[in-house]
Amino acid sequence: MKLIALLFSSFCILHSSFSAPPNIVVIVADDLGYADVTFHPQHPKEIVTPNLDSLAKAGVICRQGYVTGHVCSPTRAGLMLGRYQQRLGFYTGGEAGSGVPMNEKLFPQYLKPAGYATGQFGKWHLGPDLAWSPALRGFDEVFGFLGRGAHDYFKLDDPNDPIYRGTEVVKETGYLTDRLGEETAAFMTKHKAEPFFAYLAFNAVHAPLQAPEDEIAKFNTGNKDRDARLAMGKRMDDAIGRVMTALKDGGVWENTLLFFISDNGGPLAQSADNSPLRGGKHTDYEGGIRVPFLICWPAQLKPGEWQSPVTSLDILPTALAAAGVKVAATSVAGDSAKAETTLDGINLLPLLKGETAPASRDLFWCSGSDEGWWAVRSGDWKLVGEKDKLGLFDLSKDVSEANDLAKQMPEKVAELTKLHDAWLVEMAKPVKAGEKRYNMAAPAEKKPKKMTKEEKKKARDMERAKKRQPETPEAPKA
Ligand SMILES: [Ca+2]
Repeated sequence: MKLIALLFSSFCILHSSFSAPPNIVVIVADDLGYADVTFHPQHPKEIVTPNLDSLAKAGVICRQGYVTGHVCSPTRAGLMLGRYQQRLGFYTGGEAGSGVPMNEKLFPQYLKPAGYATGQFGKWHLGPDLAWSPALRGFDEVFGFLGRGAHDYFKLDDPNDPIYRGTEVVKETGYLTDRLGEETAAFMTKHKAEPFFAYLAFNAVHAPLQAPEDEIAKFNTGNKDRDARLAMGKRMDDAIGRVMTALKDGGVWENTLLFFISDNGGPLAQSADNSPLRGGKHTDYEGGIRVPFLICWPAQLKPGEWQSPVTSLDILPTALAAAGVKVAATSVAGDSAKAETTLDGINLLPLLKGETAPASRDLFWCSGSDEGWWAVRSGDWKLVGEKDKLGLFDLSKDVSEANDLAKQMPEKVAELTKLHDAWLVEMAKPVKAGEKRYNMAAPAEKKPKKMTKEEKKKARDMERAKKRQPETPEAPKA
């Protein structure tokens, strides 16, 4: 009898822990190459990511996982908003990085009313200074940096590029990637008895390429940049291992829904590897927008691989469905008032559980007329524009976008362009300058000229002066 009672009570504990709202964890790597993880079958032999590998084995590997842009800040805006960042006029890194309006509802603000403890760790890049701090937008606990897209990995006490705890500047020591892992793990341990949302937004493996010397010495590819990048990736993998250990030691691993993505593709100029994809960061070819993408929820999702397209916009609706938070989950074409309160992604859980079959999806990218990149994927077809260049690809046969079918299939080009046009109608004008999309048909003298480095700097300086804010520290462009 005692045994039956014991069995029954342990069943109840299991049952209640599984039906309790899960913890939500979103881990974002920065500029990580599509092939620079060992769960990618074509990874280069020098890659070492054992913790990401064990996460991949416990979860679902999304082989066609996308982000909503080809640089840091726009995709992070899309992720936090759960909506195409272009709805707010964010097409370039400078636009989203200059501040997401304070009246916009962000990811943690959906979860807090449902009783979640919320923490943000690392890079924010959605506003240059304290006025836009994540601590003012739904995150109870914050440890990280504001400013632009990059931070020195060793200099953690620089008053010109501070590390914040909440809204207070703190002087830190150590290696930044290690510190982010430690702080996230501590947050999880502290809140293990309640549901929590942790947003761990690494700046690794973004420039500057810095890692402890002994870590770099473990690699010997003959390319110093590559060695540093690999060492940074290894350290990020260690930090993810620390987080996984905290979840397991806290007894909450099973009921934690964890997402892992990179914020954009790997930069080829810094020897990232996006094989077999074409291009990298700063392009709308697959190498710029298709990223390593994992979803893990041991209590609910069977491990495996998922071959249909998913996007970082799906993360918020999926998390909210898991947490039992209700919101409308589709955008409303042409109705901007409704679009403001709805999400653009879909809840992936019924798909991943095999309860519904995947439907054909349309996904969109656009970085405004000045940059000139735009793309649309519909089913297996993808149209990519770069100023006056257009390419049409069948991704089911040509994942490397090597065989341009635009000239052979003008009707398909017209069909996809029309789809992109219709999407663009719903989006806002760029907040800074230019038109929503580059106009191939415009006469040459009306087309935006590419700004020189000096002109870009002048424009940035003028913008800063306008804001009458203290100057934000100079950091590599992201
Ligand atoms: Ca990035």
